[in-house]
Amino acid sequence: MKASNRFRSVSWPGTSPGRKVVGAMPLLILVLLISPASWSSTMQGPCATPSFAAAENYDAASNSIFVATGDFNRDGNVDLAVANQSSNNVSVLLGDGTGKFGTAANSATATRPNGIAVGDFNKDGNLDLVTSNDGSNNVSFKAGDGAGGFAAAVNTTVANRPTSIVSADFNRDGNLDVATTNAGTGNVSILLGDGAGRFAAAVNFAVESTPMALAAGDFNGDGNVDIAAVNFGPSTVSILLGDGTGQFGAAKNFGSGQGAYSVVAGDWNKDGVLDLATANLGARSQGNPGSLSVLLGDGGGNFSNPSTHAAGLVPVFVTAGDFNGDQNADLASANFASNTVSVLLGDGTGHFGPASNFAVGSAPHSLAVADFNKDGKPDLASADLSTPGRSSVLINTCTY
Ligand SMILES: [Ca+2]
Ligand SMILES: [Ca+2]
Ligand SMILES: [Ca+2]
Ligand SMILES: [Ca+2]
Repeated sequence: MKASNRFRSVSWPGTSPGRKVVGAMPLLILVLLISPASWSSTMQGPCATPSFAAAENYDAASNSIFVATGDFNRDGNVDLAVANQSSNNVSVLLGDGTGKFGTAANSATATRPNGIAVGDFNKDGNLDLVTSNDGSNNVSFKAGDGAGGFAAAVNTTVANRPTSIVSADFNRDGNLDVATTNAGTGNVSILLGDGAGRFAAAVNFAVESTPMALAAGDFNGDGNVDIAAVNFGPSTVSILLGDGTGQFGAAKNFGSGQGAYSVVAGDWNKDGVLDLATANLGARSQGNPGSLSVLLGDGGGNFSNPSTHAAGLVPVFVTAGDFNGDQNADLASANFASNTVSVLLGDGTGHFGPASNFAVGSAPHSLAVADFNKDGKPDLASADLSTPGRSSVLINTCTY
């Protein structure tokens, strides 16, 4: 980075004294000779610190707890779907492709939706939604009409108090399935999809107590989708290895940070093996404001001891994206008690830098990453649990 700064001083003839330019030229030549690839990426960035425009807030309905993205009306612009815990519905906000969103259109779910999986579950080319609902112990399938509208919910029962949902093809039949974590029963429900928007009865697999969120990915490289569930009570991550038929082996558990609450999978150290990060609520009464934990995968379904990173107060959700354009995955957390989003830049070796914090609405509880204004840079949207619920949109302003 020092070399690139000096190069930039050379490239601004109006602001650099002539002597400085001459003195820097040999260094520039050295940089070119040693590392032409890094010089060419320096010309485009990456930016040294993450940068976002001030958040714009959009009203959803009551107690917005989760946000997901997709092009629900098929106009090429990314839209938002927000789950509203107290109004028992989802708000759909259509994007205009410049980073702005329209007025929320609300559509009913079952009771207390808290998570959304987006996918084309009935294979008609239109994105659909499936919500997890902890007040009715079920999931709601809502077929998309391709114009931003969604059909009435069709519900399928899961175990007790589902807290989150993901979609993946667990049995490799080409149809999207869903999985929920169930805090009341300490397990994960797998619901196999039939490709027409229906789901088979839930099959449950034990994890540890109070699982709050899950991520799907192939953690052991056998081509079958596995699950990582994060357990709040014991502050652990449970790994369920899939066999490709919708069945899973016994959970293997790995320690994470205190009050682990959210999990995301990605390859932080670029070794081709999926790693994990968790957001941990901490315990403020014990002086722990919460943290993010990074667990590196070994490719066999096992994970390292966690490394701990500070974020804002009470990080309740973690996601990932390359927010500064250096091709290394970065982390972003929603910080429930400081009303901020933290972005921590990854260095591509599994290490992450200090948090840069960006203000959003009140009590952010979830984040989604997508390119809302079509400039090729990932933006962020939060779901804010305030009343009324809102979504806060952070547009990436890094120059790269
Ligand atoms: Ca759209
Ligand atoms: Ca569909
Ligand atoms: Ca696997
Ligand atoms: Ca990055």
